[in-house]
Amino acid sequence: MERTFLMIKPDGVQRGLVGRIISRLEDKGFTLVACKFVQVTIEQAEFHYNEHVGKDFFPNLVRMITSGPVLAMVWEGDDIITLSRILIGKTNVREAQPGTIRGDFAAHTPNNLIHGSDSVESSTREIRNFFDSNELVNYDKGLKPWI
Ligand code: RTP
Ligand code: MG
Repeated sequence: MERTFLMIKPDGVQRGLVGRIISRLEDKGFTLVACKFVQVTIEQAEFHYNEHVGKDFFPNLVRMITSGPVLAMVWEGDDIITLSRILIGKTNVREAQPGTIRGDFAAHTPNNLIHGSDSVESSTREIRNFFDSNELVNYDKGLKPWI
């Protein structure tokens, strides 16, 4: 079982899409193991997006992610890092397919509503940036392995 850091960005919160985005992740069968509303600090934003430091869009990215509250979440599931990014859709809204979160709800790049970790290494770093280990819960949904 794998864990990933998913974050509804300020545009998703402002547009009132929190419930619908969470529903899609629940519908897929993923398990929510941590969730909180956060005003991201500049230091936290720079750490979160450290692979983009120095790129021309970095200052805008930090400004955007700190512009209002985000919903920081940890989700669990088999192969969830890859599967959740498929559900989220492409970064550029021109390429985001209908049926994905970005394809259905985002109309302006780079306001693409939700972040998803892109590797095990980044999920570990990103989860640590937002949560203490005692904030992550372990629970059994009682599902059989074939469900
Ligand atoms: P995220 O990290 O937020 O899940 O998005 P991603 O993996 O799909 O895309 P990534 O390449 O990691 O870029 C992070 C976020 O930066 C903004 N961006 N702006 N050229 C640009 O103006 C540009 N490129 C990327 C987007 O908000 C993107 O989600
Ligand atoms: Mg990324």
